[in-house]
Amino acid sequence: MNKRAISLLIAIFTTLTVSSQSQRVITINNNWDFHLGDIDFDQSQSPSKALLSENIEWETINIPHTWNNKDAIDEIPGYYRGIGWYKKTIDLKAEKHDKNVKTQIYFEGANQVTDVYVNGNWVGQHNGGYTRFNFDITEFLNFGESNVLAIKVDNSHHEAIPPLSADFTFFGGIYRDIYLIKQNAIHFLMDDHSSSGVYISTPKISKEEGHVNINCLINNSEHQNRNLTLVNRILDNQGVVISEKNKKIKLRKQDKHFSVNEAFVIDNPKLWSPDNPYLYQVITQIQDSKTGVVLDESIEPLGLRWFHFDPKEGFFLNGEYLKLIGTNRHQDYFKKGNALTNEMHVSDVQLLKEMGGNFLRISHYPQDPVVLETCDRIGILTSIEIPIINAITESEGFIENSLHMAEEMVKQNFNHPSLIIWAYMNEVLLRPTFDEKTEKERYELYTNNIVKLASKIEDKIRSLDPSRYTMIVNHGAIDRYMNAGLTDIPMLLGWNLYQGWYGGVFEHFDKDLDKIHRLFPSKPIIISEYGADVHHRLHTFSPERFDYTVEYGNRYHEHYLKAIMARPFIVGANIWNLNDFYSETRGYAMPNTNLKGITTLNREKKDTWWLYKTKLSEEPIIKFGQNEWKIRGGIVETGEDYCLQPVTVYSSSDSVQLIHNNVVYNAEVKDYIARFSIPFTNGLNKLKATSNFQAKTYTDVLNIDFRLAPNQFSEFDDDFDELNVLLGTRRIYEDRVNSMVWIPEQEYVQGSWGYIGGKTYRAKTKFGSLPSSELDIKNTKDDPVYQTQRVAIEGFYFDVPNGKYDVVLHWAEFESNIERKALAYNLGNDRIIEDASERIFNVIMNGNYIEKELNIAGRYGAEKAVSVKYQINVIDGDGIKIDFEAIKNAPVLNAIQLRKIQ
Ligand code: GCB
Repeated sequence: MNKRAISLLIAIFTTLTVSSQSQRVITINNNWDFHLGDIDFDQSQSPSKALLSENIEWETINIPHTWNNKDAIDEIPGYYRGIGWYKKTIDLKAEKHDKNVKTQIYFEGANQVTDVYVNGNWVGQHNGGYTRFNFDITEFLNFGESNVLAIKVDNSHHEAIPPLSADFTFFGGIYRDIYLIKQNAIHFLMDDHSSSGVYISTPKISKEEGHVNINCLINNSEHQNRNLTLVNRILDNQGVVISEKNKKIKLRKQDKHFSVNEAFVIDNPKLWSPDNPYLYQVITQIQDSKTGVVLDESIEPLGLRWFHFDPKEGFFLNGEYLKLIGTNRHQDYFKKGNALTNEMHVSDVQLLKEMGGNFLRISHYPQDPVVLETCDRIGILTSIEIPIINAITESEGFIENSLHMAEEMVKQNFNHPSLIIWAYMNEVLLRPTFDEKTEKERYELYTNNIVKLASKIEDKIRSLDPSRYTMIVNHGAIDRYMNAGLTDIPMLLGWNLYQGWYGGVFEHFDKDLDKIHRLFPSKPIIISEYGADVHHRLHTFSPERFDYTVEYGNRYHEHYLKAIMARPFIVGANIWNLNDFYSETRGYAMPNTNLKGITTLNREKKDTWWLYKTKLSEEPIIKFGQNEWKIRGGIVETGEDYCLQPVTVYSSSDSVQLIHNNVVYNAEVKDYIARFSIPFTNGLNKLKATSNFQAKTYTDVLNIDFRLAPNQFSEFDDDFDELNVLLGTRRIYEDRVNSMVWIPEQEYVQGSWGYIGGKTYRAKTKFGSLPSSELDIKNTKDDPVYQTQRVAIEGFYFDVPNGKYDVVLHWAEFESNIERKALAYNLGNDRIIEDASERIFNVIMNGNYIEKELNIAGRYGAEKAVSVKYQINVIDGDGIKIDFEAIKNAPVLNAIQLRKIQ
């Protein structure tokens, strides 16, 4: 929408000689009254009285706004899905009615059903949470008075509106900008699915010639015929008009859909590409033929490029091969839900560009207009899609809404040169409503209905825009999509593949890539998603599937990136995801959040972002891996005063020199990574990495605060003051908020510390066992401290010297009969819940009972973080001995802390 506002400015400069009655576009984002819940009023009467009632509580808010930014990320399952009302007074006291002026209310997006009322009168309704819409409210306004705008938004589940379900939170509200637009009664049609009314296509582009067609739809709401001039100008990127055409047109009165075409040929055009995103502009004006007055004006971007996908050779832009590499993106942010400023959308796209990416899958729904505007401007190729996800409803309503959304998507985004793919189904056979085996016939009918819907959408999109490709995105159950016939329909096939995450091992990815190519030799293949969940504060030196560590995520992406790059028939790939994002039903290492982002919810860069940057970007890179890991910890090596730990450095050079506390180390770079083993000492460790690249030296520095943990207490020279230990795991957890590090357990040996007996808790799933619990542990923000456990533990001993100590024992009971739905997108990795029976045990410290008949679930509740601190004076040189005594079932311990007080 910005461009319309800008258009006004440009209009002032480009039409200095004529007065302008062109559009006025202003946001009305500020100072709305908001009420969560419905407002009771008799549907046959106007709601204005009800809205003005003093009994309703209103809160003043600004748009972008969502009502779910708190409840969708709290510890209580579920979030409000229902109605919210917005109300605002528009002052038109100083305005007189002008029959030649129309007023539109225009939304960039509201989730998901929106009803607009003006002065108590219902104006219209829009279905769908991700596309733009507008209503002409002129006839409802009272000029010379105050007017009340009231907007009802409802984000309830709706059987006929996609998405029905998905792995992201359906934040409700008016979460994108809202505008009032004043326009002349003669204007470019907004009512063609809220498009600009100006459609630009580039049917033939070569290095020598760029053919440009401009189709304008004009609405004459006047009651008289008009002689007009349509002025089309093409400007270069300096704002210089390089071509202009004027066309006389005769508009009959009340002709609300007048279509007019203009064609241009630009010689030796400057081509648009990610490396050189050269943008022309098309300024189109409707002028009064006699007076030259500009009645309406539109400014659209114009990028001249041609492209094609080849199923064997890959993607070609302007005749040159280009591997499409980038990410997907969700439109939310830490604690803000989906109510983002334009700047936040823009900086996300910049993050992708800075990484060296050239391809964005705008998943799983159309996003703020500024996203595509930025992609045009900075050079990112894109795919965009409507949110038919996981399943469909076999109803006329669902078909109608899907087709309508597809048309809105195409028409609203038609002119973006960065856009090359229209997509429309994501993993639609992930959650078939009917079982493939036990309800065979019904399943077949269902899949036939999906195929029919897909064909309708495909036809619609191809007829609206034959210049771009279409895509359906499937999950790894390849045969299911093929057997259903869904793979025959689109021009491109997208595959979301997670081998080595949801199941299997990394090598299965390579096998599946080759299988897909064998099965669909004539379809270009995009790996539309791949990723692994990473909690940016979890680390390990023995990575494992579903441990959520940075290191497992790194291995996953290192493997995938190589496999993708090695295969030209993979025309493009999109990491899942640019950013961590909210998904309310997810538990795991950070509740309510999908952690597959290569940046966090507040866009802290994870290691994987750097891996891709090193590989993709043209600039020389040297960067420490795990560079966000500031507080490390580990156990001192026997007989030494340090702890050896790996350090990685990303580098575009052949070798890296690393200086640690004045000692120099050298390592070769393999696959963009140099690996070192560094002896960390207690306290500050200064690291400096250097690489030479094309006769220049590049460096990166990293300061690490290392907390050296004792092994044999008698040999530990450094001051010992605390030890924080996670049980049943090899993970390390950095708690930045409390400036501490949790290290993994070790088995007790005399003179040292550690557990005695028991085994590591493993969550059983359909695909084997997983290293931590998937439960959202309540009453803590540090879920990783509580999600692992040693079961049937017999003791935990610290052979500390005499002194006064605090011992904190941490528990969370995983076994309970609390029911929860399996997450479809977890692909069978949900824990198999066994019948929970009571667990009771005693805890004895140095011979004294500190807990008698402890029943964690009974006393505190299951799935809750429990921490109990016990003080102890060690006086007889015997250290601290904590013993566990089973009464019923096996004793457990999740974490333990020891702090020296004196
Ligand atoms: C998928 C879905 C996406 C999920 C992702 C995941 O295949 O398309 O919506 O978020 O997997 O993380 O499981």
